[in-house]
Amino acid sequence: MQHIKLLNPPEVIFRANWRDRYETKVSQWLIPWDGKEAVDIGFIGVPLSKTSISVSGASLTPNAFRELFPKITTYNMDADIDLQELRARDLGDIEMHVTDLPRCHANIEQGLTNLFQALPNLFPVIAGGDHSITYPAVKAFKRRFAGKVGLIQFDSHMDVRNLLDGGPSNGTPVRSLLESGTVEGRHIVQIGIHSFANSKFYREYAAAQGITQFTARQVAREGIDRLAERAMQIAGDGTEAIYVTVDMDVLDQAYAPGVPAMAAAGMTSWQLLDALFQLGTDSKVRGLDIVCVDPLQDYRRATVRTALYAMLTFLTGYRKRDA
Ligand SMILES: [Mn+2]
Repeated sequence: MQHIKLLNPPEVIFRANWRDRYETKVSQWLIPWDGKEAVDIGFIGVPLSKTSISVSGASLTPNAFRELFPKITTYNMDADIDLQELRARDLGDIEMHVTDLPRCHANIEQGLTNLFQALPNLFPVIAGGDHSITYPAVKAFKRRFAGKVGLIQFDSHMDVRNLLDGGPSNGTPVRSLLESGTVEGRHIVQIGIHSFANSKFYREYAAAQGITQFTARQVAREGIDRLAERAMQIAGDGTEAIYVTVDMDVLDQAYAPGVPAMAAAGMTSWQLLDALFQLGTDSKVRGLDIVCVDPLQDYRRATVRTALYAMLTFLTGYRKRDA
């Protein structure tokens, strides 16, 4: 039995006390890893949200996902794919420090690095946490590949804030990835970026860095299928792998009431799910995170549930790449 340093077992496990013999719930498939069995897809919690600019309980999201596991089935009807066919396990949570936030970020990078060394072919599905976790996560991700990596980000915000006005937060992960040379601007695509949620200064900064941006309005007018296709081309051009990061505040406030930084007239749930299905089918996509959901501000787990659907829809696309 392997123990991965800085990775703790799942904090909670939710099981159903009743089962229909002809139906499988996520809780019967995405079970805790025993440290021995072969696993292709790993669910990893990163419970950090003290680094969020606005008040956020996103550290509770990994467990909020787990709480929904017994409520959701593994069958995607539109694709006629049952996710049970995938070898996926709940690997647990990255260990956090209570007060030392840079150390939390260091733990994420080191914990994921340890995990990728132990399981070299693992596909990570990371549940944040706030968006600050994406910087250390992508740093660990990049070490797995000899060449460059691309980034596709769903977000209302660019997350390229300067680091002088507040340090590494959920407003800075893309800035840090650029400045550290982890990802080049020309390999970054941001989808769902929104008016009245960003400034002209940062729009020009992002353009100067070579970042491609599709606004939420562009998604509504031009359609997500074509833009997702272009995103894969841009992020995949000259790179060995693509990391996908989903900030749930990319959705319209009507669809995502439980995000700290709400946006009006954002993307619809279907636009996000269709894009993630498509990205899931691309064998160049090798990692995923979903961030910035606050279960404390959520209504009846609506946003957590949509985030879980986003993850499962991505994995449906992933299943297709093997088929
Ligand atoms: Mn973000």
